[in-house]
Amino acid sequence: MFLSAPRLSKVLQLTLAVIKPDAVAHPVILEALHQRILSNNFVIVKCKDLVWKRQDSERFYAEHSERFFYQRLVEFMSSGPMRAYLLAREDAIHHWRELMGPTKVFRARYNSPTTLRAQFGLTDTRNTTHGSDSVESAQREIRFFFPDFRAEEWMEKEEPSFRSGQMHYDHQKQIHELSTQN
Ligand code: DAT
Ligand code: MG
Repeated sequence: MFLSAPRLSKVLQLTLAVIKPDAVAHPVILEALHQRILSNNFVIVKCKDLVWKRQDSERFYAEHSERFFYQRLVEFMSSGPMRAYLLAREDAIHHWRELMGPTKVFRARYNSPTTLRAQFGLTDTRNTTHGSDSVESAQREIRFFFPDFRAEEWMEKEEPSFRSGQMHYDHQKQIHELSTQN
């Protein structure tokens, strides 16, 4: 006889989240954003601080190269340190974009005042966060920031343990790790 129903949960999805230079410039805001990631039940698989060269910026945002804001965007994204997160959660792509809010800060403040961009965004360019918008872009963007990460291997070997909660948050490294069983 089953004493408790088996836990039904959906497979974890991976997404790429970036804290942009406007927010990383302010340690208190960066910490607040980190806490919001944790309190919204994302698993932090990887976390990396980095600075982009202008060419990285141009390559990452190539799809926007014809838009009027492109020069401003690539300049801003290579203007100072940023932080990249590899996050996992059920429907991570959708949930992270929900938490970020609309691209345009004033729209975010008006329509979605509890979102990250509403609360911390400065302008339509300096809008605090980035998030992948589809499974395909998540794959591309994870490769862009974490070229050594093997997503298929992680899904096969680590995802089931993270999903069942066999993990802990390492305060020093600021990521989640699998708990080893002794
Ligand atoms: P998102 O970042 O919400 O996926 P996007 O992919 O359309 O939005 O645009 C990428 C980035 O380009 C966005 O985060 C900030 C900048 N951007 C977009 N639209 C803009 C605008 N109208 N004015 C200034 N910057 C803009
Ligand atoms: Mg986008």
